[in-house]
Amino acid sequence: MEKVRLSVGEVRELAEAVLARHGLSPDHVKAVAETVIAGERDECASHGVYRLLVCVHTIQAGKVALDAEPAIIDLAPSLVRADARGGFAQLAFNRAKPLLVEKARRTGIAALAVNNCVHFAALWPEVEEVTREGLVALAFTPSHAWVAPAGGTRPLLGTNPIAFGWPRPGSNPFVFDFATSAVARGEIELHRREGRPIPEGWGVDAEGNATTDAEAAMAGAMLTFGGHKGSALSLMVELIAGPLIGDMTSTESLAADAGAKASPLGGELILAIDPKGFLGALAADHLERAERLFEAMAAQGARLPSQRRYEARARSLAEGVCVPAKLIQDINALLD
Ligand code: NDP
Ligand code: PYC
Repeated sequence: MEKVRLSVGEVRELAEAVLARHGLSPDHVKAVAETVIAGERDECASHGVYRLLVCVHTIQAGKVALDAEPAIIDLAPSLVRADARGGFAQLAFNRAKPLLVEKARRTGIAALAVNNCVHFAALWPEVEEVTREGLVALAFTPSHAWVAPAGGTRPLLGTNPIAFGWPRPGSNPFVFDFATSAVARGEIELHRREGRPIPEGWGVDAEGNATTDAEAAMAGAMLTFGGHKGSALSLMVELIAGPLIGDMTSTESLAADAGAKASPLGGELILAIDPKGFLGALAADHLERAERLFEAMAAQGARLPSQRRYEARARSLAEGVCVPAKLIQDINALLD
């Protein structure tokens, strides 16, 4: 496949130009572009510049408020709500993060509900930001009902990612972030675009038969990772980032989409925990003990989630990113 090399600065220029050209307000342009740039820079192709196509489709379908000003509501000593008012989730998170961090430091634990947002993105940028404040972080969001529960064959659950971050003294935080489906839907979409078969176990066709055809799996149902375990975690995400915060399930999001094939609508739950809450002055000692665990993993040759990401980040910042030429062509066409 032919690839084009772009510097991270060129990716920023392209992302901002495309989003502004399609009417997104300047604050949203910055917030959305940063997420897309971070995905491409860290070589997470399913949530990199490919998402510009998804964002523009969502804008053209009339499914996102282009200049929504998020409302930040101080609900309780440990609770913040960010009403995104129909806008993309990133600006609502950015505006609410300082209060989330302040509350976590004051009370030991705090939760942020982002409501009424359009969600097209990976969760790790938000988790990483909170973790860089010295806090432990978790994030969850439902999506559209594309995934069959274990034992079923029809879409009911979303791809429902779970992200976790742990602060590490003197180094990048430990972060993982993955869909509770076998893979993000964006990854299947990239296989479809490039005409590549998908591995077995990612999806079934509309008749419930195993398939390696990306288009057939998208028309049928995706599968959870780890059978009943991924299915239960996915259901948990539906509950705690849906009804618990007064927002949509993946089934409701898909119904609200009404066939537009735009990004999911609904909420996101982000938790922040201050290690000093339980540990006070001993927090540093106990964080140091956690380092022994990371070292023991590395000693076995097992790689830590986020290790690849930080290596990719350093490489991209030094050498630029490599993007399929056809994808860049399709993104450039959005500037016409
Ligand atoms: P993967 O299956 O690639 O899993 C990604 C995570 O697993 C990363 O933390 C990665 O670390 C880690 N990882 C991967 N391989 C290994 C390995 N061999 N050893 C150790 N760790 C490993 O990603 P998904 O397709 O499940 O999800 C991709 C993205 O899609 C996520 O960022 C998610 O937030 C996003 N998404 C968003 C949705 C939404 O509704 N907004 C819905 C579904 C997904 P590393 O980064 O270092 O490789
Ligand atoms: O890749 O499954 C996905 C996804 C859904 C919303 C954003 N990404």
